[in-house]
This record gives sequence, structure tokens and C-alpha cells, in this order.
Amino acid sequence: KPILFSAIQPSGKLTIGNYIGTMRHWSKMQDDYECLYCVADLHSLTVQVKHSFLEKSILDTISFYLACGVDPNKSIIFIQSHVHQHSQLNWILNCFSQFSELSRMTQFKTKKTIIENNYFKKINVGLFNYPILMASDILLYQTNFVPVGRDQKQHVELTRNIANRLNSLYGNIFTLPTPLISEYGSKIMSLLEPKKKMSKSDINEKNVIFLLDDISSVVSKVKNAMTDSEKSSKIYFDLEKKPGISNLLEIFSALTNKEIHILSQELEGVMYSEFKNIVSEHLSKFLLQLQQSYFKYRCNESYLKKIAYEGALKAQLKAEKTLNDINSKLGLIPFL
Ligand code: AQP
Repeated sequence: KPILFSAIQPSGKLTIGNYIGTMRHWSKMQDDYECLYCVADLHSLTVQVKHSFLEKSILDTISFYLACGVDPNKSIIFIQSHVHQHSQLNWILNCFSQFSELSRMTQFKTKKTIIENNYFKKINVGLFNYPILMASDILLYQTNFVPVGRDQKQHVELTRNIANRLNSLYGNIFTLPTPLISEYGSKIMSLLEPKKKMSKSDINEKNVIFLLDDISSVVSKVKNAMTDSEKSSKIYFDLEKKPGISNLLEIFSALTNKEIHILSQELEGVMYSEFKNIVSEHLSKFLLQLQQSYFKYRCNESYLKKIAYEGALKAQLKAEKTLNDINSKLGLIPFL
């Protein structure tokens, strides 16, 4: 079976963007792919997180993986820091990556600006290095496919470049990964600023639908979502002219599994306010179900830790194989 790797960093409360961009695809993939679903805790150290928060957030994230239908008997669920090979390969890949190519990463540039301007803090080297750790995550498992949101496409391209570089130096060590990015829903935007990506770290919570939001705040956030002042108030997809409405259409389409053009036809004559009511009804119904399942898993911490432990054992075996291979190609002596 082809290998599929996907991860989320437990750097904050998960959002509907995280769900629509990646997690909603995961359970469907389990029968046709060998799936590894990772909680990227080391990545989340690149931004300041409270330690008590991080511990809780890691378990929250595993609970959401399960609530989204990931079956630990079919897929490997694990915590990144439990598989030390990620950090080891990270160092090796650092030595084959260029400062200039990392400096071009748009996510780094955006996050650097946000941290410096909003928090007046200095950024750490880990944030700069983030894409190389991500490349290690992916390459360690000889991954064929990586379901990601559009914001991560550039990082997967960088991963391919690094893999190509090592393959041409040392023979075929790494499989070249292909990003899986849906046409719609791969970049859910902020509700009040629909030209900006919805992010868990947004300082304005009104921009974000969190997976654990209560229904009254979902209704109020959608109601206040930015639209436009086009006179006809027609509902159709146009990212330039109607970014807010297009964003709500993408969310609606992901939740109903209906294509955007079909929805636009169905919504002919519907006012913006009515459309928002319909979207928040669907969102509320979906979130209530997801949250119910989430809480069922979340209250059983020993089960969550057991899954993570067993997942890490399986992941370590695969990771060790790749690491041994690259170590020997580099001339490092194996530890006997
Ligand atoms: N708004 C989004 N729309 C679609 N996909 C999204 N993803 C994130 N936001 C959206 C996808 O979710 C996966 C996990 O992301 P991550 O948490 O590892 O990192 P991120 O992309 O930096 O996500 P956030 O929410 O923006 O987190 P913060 O605020 O901590 O930086 C990825 O596949 C991502 O594309």
C-alpha cells in the first residue's frame, strides 16, 4: 500500500480550518493507504506554549484524531517526540539544506512578522528550521502522499528538493512525497479578515471557529463574518470579489460534501443573513457530533497514552530503517 503521512502541531485549539484542510480526509484514507498520523509536538515548541497547556493539547489532539474516525488498528497514531529519529534526521537534513531556501518560506516570513509586530518578541531558530523538521517527518517513513492545507504546499516542495538532493548524492534513499491538496477547503480563511488564513494562533478569536466552540459562539461568529456590499447580494464563489462569501461556501461545501457550483445554484435568491443561518446550522450540527465523540475519548487518558505508546513503537521500527540507511550512506558507523 502507498504510505501516507499527516500531522498537526498541538500549538493551540484545533480549528475548522485544520479539520477541513486535512483531518476530514483521514478516515477515508485508512483502507487504501498505510497511514501515519502524527501529533507534531516538537513543532509546537517553535512558538511559545505553556508546558501545562502543551501536555493537555497533545492529548486533546489525539482525541480529535480518534473522533474524526482514525482507527488505531488500521493507522499509526503517534507523538513526534516519542520517535527520536525525527530529530536525528532533522540534523542530517539541516546539513543538506540551504539558508537561502529556508529564508524564502512564506510561512516563516508571515509568522516572523506576526511575532515581532504583535508580541514584540524575538523569533527562535526552531521557527526558521520548522520546514526541515517537517521534511524529516515525511521522509523518515518513505511517504508517498501528504494530505495538507495549501499553506503547507511550499514545505512539501522543499521536502522534495531536499530528498532529490540526497538521492542524487547517495542513490535512492528517499521516496519523493506528493502533497494531496483539495481544490476547495484547503485554505479556510479568517471570518472577519477573509483574505487571511484561519489560524489557531490568531489573537482575535472571532476570526476562528474552534472545534470545541460552543454552539452559541459558532452562531455569533458566523453571523458576524465579513461579507461584502455587492448590491445584488448574490451567493457565488469569487475569491477576489467575494472572499467572505466564498469562504463560507467552502466551509459549507466541506460539511455537506456538495460541490460549490451545485450549492450556488441551490442558494439562488437566498439572502446573506439566511445563508449564514444555514451555514451555522450545519456547522453546529457537525460540531456537536464531533464534540460528543471527542469527549468520549478525551476522558480516558490512559487509553490515549496507550495508543500513542503503541503507535510510537510501530513508527520507530519504520523510522529506524530509513535512519540506518542514510547513516551508512553518510559513512556514520552503526552502534552495535
Ligand atoms: N485555515 C486552514 N485551512 C485549511 N487547512 C489548514 N491547516 C491549518 N490551517 C488551515 C492545515 O492543518 C494542518 C495542520 O496544521 P498545523 O497545525 O500543523 O500548522 P499550521 O498550518 O500553522 O496551522 P495553524 O492553524 O495556522 O496553526 P498556527 O496558528 O499554530 O500556526 C496542515 O496541513 C495545515 O495546512
